Amino acid sequence: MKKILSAFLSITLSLSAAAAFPVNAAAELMHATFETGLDGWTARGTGCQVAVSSDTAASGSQCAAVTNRNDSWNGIAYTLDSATFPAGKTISVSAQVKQNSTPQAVEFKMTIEYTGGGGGMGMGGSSTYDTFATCSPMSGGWGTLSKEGYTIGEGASVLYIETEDSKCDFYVDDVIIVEGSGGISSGGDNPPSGNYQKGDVDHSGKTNADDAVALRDFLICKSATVYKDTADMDGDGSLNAIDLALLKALILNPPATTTTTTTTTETVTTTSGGGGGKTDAKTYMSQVKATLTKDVPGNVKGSDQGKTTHFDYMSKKAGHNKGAYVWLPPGYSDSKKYNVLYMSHGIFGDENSMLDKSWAVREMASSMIQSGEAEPFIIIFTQMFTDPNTTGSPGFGMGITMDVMDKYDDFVFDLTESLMPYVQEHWSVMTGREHTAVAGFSMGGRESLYVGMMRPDLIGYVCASSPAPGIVPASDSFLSNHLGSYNLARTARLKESDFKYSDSDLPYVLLIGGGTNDSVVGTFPKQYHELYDKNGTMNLWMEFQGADHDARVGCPLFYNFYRAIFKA
Ligand code: FER
Repeated sequence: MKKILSAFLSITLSLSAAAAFPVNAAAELMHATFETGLDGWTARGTGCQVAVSSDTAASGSQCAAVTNRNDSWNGIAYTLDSATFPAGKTISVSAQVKQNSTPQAVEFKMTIEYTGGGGGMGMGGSSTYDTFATCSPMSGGWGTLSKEGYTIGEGASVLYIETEDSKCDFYVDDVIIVEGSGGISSGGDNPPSGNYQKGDVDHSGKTNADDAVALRDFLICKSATVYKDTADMDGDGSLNAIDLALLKALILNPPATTTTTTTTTETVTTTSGGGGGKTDAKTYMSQVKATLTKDVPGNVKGSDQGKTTHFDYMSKKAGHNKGAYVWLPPGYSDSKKYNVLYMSHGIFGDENSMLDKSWAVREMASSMIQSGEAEPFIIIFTQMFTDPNTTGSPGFGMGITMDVMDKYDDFVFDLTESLMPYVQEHWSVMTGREHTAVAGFSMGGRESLYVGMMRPDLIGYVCASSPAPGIVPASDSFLSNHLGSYNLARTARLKESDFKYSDSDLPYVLLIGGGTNDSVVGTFPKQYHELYDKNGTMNLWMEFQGADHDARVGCPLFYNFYRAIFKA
């Protein structure tokens, strides 16, 4: 349980960028959000620069960017005035830090400089430095520097955020100092009369996404109506990130009727959504929407403890063997039954492409399944190209021709006629749309959208990262440069008006992501999202500022997908 909670904690901290402890707004001594300026923070070190940045944000839309660091002690500094921060006062401090300029995890430190030795500040006296918080987020993820109950000593002059060894550029957001050792937050100790359920944070009579938003806002010190009696999910007397995590888990999995079914291999317990029936796809998808986050906690991208094995299966459609990988989660056992995720590659890639660590497909699955944040699943890394004349990936030599597109779209037959049956025969898996997900990058995203719409009876969760064009008529420089008289009407599989789901076929999650700087598929991902919207098909869209055609979209997108799949 502790493990699960700590996983939740780090997730919600980066999600909401809340302080690492409950915050009582009245006792706040400093709160830098960098939304309107540097909030009193300055650069430390000759040449080092600090500026407000909208590259990323732990909350809101801006943070502080620290660049041009010539030494590891160069960083960002805040002067502690002795009236607000006198010796003997106890404070709690929290800050969000992140770097993506080096691929390694970097150790961050929070340090107070004490100026003393008789010289006093600016008079040549010697300084001592007390480092009281460290953290080492993985590249690209936010980490939390925090200390509850630090007693200020004599001569405290400056608070610094710096790194242990690295001189990398980094980002800082949501620096909060409060008085005391982590006070109790109070969002309304005197609730109005009436019986409200745990989780009904705003006493609206319902527990839903609004409650998660209210609690999140409260935790990041935005104004929100929050009642402690229903928001204190773990009943420990304080409101913090753990309560938010528990609330989100409750919203995603409402308590309900529990049915036990005996199968030949084991007893399987299935819990269905509140109200006695299954949560319908629209309700579920709107709950998932409230949990979407752009920040992947560094710790979920750690090491992969699962097992990856290559296999060949007979593809009826291709008429010969095709290759794929199976990834089994840590602790995989034939006595349990697993959900299945089919993960597909970009154009001219193959079953190896999505194994690349940059996507963290296996790494995130491994740690999230182990922490309990994701339902257990196996992953099949597909090779989509289904061609009687070629056994492997088509390679660039073949170009983007109609013929090549046909062979990609034939994956729908290969998947359902050959690959799914092979997987069901060889591993202990559950079948049906509740237990089957498809995801992929670019061409793999396009095929995931396409097979999802073709086989809603088999697939209940769909995720497309930077999906390539061509399901509906489309034209881009690739197509016109390489194809000349490319016949869009023939190659496009669907008319625009058919690019939709009926309500009864809607997947539980239909998630599309794209980067604003995608140099390969441009705005096609967004166009798919808008076309679903236009045709009345609920879908979730995540746009990543500045991201190109790569894992900067896929990694956070898959993280969100993993949190939501197989739970409706
Ligand atoms: C296209 C541009 C890109 C296209 C496909 C792609 C079908 C695929 C890119 C990838 O998979 O990375 O016009 O047409």
